[in-house]
Amino acid sequence: MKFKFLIALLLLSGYLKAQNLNIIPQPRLIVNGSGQISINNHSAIGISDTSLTALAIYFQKELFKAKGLSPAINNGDSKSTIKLVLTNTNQVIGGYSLKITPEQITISSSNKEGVFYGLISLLQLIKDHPKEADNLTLASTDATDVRDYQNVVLACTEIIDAPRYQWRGLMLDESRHFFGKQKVKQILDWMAYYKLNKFHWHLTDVQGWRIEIKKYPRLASIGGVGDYSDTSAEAIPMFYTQNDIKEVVNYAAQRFITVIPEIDMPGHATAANKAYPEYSGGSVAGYPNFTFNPAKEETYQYLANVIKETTALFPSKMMHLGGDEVVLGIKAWSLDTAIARMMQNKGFEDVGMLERYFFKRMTDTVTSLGSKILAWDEATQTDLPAGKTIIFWWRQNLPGQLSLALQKNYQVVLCPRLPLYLDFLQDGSHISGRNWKGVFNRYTDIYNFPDRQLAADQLTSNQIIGVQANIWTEKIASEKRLDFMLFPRIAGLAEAGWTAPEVKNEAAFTERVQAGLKNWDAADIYYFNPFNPQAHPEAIDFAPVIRKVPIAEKHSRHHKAHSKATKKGKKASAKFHRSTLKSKSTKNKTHKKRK
Ligand code: TNX
Repeated sequence: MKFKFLIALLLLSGYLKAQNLNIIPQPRLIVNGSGQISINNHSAIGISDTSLTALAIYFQKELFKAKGLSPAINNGDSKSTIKLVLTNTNQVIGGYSLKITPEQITISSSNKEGVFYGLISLLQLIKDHPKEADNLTLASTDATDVRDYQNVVLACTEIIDAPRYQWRGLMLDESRHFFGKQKVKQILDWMAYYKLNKFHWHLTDVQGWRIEIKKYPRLASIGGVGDYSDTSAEAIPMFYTQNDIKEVVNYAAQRFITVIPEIDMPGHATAANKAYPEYSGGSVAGYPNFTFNPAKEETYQYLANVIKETTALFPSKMMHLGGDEVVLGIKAWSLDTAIARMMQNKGFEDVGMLERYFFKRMTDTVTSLGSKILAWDEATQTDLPAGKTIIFWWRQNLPGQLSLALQKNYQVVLCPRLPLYLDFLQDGSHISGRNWKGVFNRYTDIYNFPDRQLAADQLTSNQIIGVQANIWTEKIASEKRLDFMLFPRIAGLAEAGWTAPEVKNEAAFTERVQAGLKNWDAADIYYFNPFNPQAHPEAIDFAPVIRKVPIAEKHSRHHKAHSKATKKGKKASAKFHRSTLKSKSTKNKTHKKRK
């Protein structure tokens, strides 16, 4: 409210001019100044507090990478060109101010997150600075050393900024395809660049178990074998050792990103069950060993041990237990006599009650370790402790799930398939990826989320703690395609999570995205270019599955679809053939059923 009033006042007084600072996400308030300041190798970074040293070093490295400048860090020097100040005010986490005057650049916040994001905004301004204007010519200075005429000139301005949501998340599925530490670190770098702060790591699913558990080594060594493209038993296991996990968690923490592990249960458990079949809940057609066995006491002990080891690796004190789509394999439970006996003993009328019993027990383990329970929106049906539960609303076709979660006083992260699933198509000209009745997830759809999609009372609910995009990787096997599906949508996500609705303006946003393409080019990112789609043709790892064929034509479908797909998906043909040959029926069936 206060903020709206301030904007109105500034508009009235003619003080607020149209701004074109290329910062993503768009800050709350930008006020033009006059004059300019120059950053060069004689500049220094002064910090008000030694706890800011790591942030100054981070900035120093990034500035060196971007412009070859390396200002010194001066503890306590208030006259430095760039001054970082930790204040005693009571600012929202991540909020900051960045003031550029002819004398000094000052970034201040009451919290380190805020100082970090102020530095990120400054870095974005510096990177936006045109190369031609960077260097003074030797003639225009009396410099004799090349380092003396490297220079970045910034226009004076004042930015007052704060995030809309505290949860600005990205989920990566590394079960279906494994990308490894280097790629994950690169994603974390870009997340930091766009002020995203939660990395949800989907580490277990049908196609692979990707985290080392010392008590149960076969989870990784056997469960980690293969992926969506390659189900052969000869493949080498792909997983993160506990040391790898710690390294990634630290790397993220330096960027103010919290990492949350997901161990999916009781469904999506196939890879775990491959390693320890004694805990499998049985099979049904299309979903072999999809669930854990709820009738064995040992299953609960086993999973509690897995949760304990996992929890110890992640300081976030948040454990995502999945809980999604159990329905796909739950029929196996009704076919098992031991499970039937247990249900009778406990007076459970249907397998759904048993599912909730299972989930409640495992979430009790999570809370007993002092962690919060995170789960997909199916878990809303289970009675979980309000205040310790965060629900991830993913099924936009079931708005009742969101209402119920709010009614039960759970916190909610919004990640509806439309528009936040990044395995979905992002442009009408693309052929590989999911879509929902012809609706695409464009970067601008993500940008406009959630204001057009949610009811007014939901938008203002403080139980909604933020937004998250999910990259499911059934059809993403290569880094190139991963980039293509993530960029430019990551920019839309940044603004959905950060930018105040009052300052949103789609046309201005797309201009800022366009201005930022040069940064992705410089980093060799294979992004989708909405301004020139031909610049980077669609990156396809799998030829598309052709759907929606009338029953009568089904017979001839396979042949046609195959030849069409092969023609269109030349680049991906090797992988396509491999996966088609190996898993003909199950994969395609899985995909169709989910629709
Ligand atoms: C649904 S979202 C799933 C995932 C799939 C995704 C594909 C969710 C909780 N479950 O297992 O990968 O759809 O879009």
